[in-house]
Amino acid sequence: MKGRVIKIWSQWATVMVPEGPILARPRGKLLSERVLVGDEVEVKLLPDGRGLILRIEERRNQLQRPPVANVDRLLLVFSRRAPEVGAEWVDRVLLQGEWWRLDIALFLNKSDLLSPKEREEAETFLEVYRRAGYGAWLGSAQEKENLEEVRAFLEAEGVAVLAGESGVGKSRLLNALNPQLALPSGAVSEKTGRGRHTTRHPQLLPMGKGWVVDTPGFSRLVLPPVEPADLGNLFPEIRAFSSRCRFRDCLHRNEPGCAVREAVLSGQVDEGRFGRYLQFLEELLEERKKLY
Ligand SMILES: Nc1nc2c(ncn2[C@@H]2O[C@H](COP(=O)(O)OP(=O)(O)O)[C@@H](O)[C@H]2O)c(=O)[nH]1
Ligand SMILES: [Mg+2]
Ligand SMILES: [Zn+2]
Repeated sequence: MKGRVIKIWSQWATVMVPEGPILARPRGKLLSERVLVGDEVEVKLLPDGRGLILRIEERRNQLQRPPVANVDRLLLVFSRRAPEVGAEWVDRVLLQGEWWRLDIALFLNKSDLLSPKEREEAETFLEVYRRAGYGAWLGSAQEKENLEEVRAFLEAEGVAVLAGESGVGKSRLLNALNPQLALPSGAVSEKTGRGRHTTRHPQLLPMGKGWVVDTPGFSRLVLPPVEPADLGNLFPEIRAFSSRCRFRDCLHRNEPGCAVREAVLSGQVDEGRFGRYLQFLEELLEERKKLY
């Protein structure tokens, strides 16, 4: 029967099959081929109630950090206060998610800590991302405020990974959406790392029709290995204009007939996002200089 690996512990994988979770071991030949959390597998039920993993289905993708296969969605969780997370972090993580072709949304947590003016600033910040085509919501895991959309995003079928610095409220958000998870949240559990789900080994946690991974992904802020001329394709709002540039390999710097720069001037592409695009482009070009 078919199942999905939701947890790995030593030689054993917990595989969710229609009847529920079973402990399963990979067949001898598969031992060298590492089973990953998220893997879709064919298992045979053994007389002792355990399972034997006969086959790993071809992976649609495979993230390195966290090591999870077949990821569908990415939720960026961040806060503007305690801690303050900036646009550069957001854009770098978005690039990674775009590179993996994931469905992406943003959740700005801890709205309860914001003054009315800060709330307005937070909305302005999020509006840039809504206009770029992302779901972007301001809410509070603590006060259970404005969680409807992020809930719908996480409860859909498939696997969602969370990205977010320690302390922004990822675990608290998951608890608010599914209290049965009872994830440890708060500075202490993060520090000792002894909480049930705060280990570095990822596991899939049930969330509606789908699964979520509480191990934060994408925390390394390196750029994806993209060709400089393709960087703009990882910004949806730049991608929307770049086909109208005069040159197909336009980098949107000073090339004549650049439709992207025009869109920035007319306010259709956000200046801040475009600035980060240029910054990342320089970074990519610098990296190449070092290589050759
Ligand atoms: N004020 C406020 N605090 C929150 C909120 N969400 C989480 N926190 C607090 O932020 C701290 C870190 O939360 P946690 O869920 O452990 O963050 P994680 O490291 O991202 O998993 C805890 O003390 C939470 O109680 C929120 O919406 N508002
Ligand atoms: Mg946590
Ligand atoms: Zn251009």
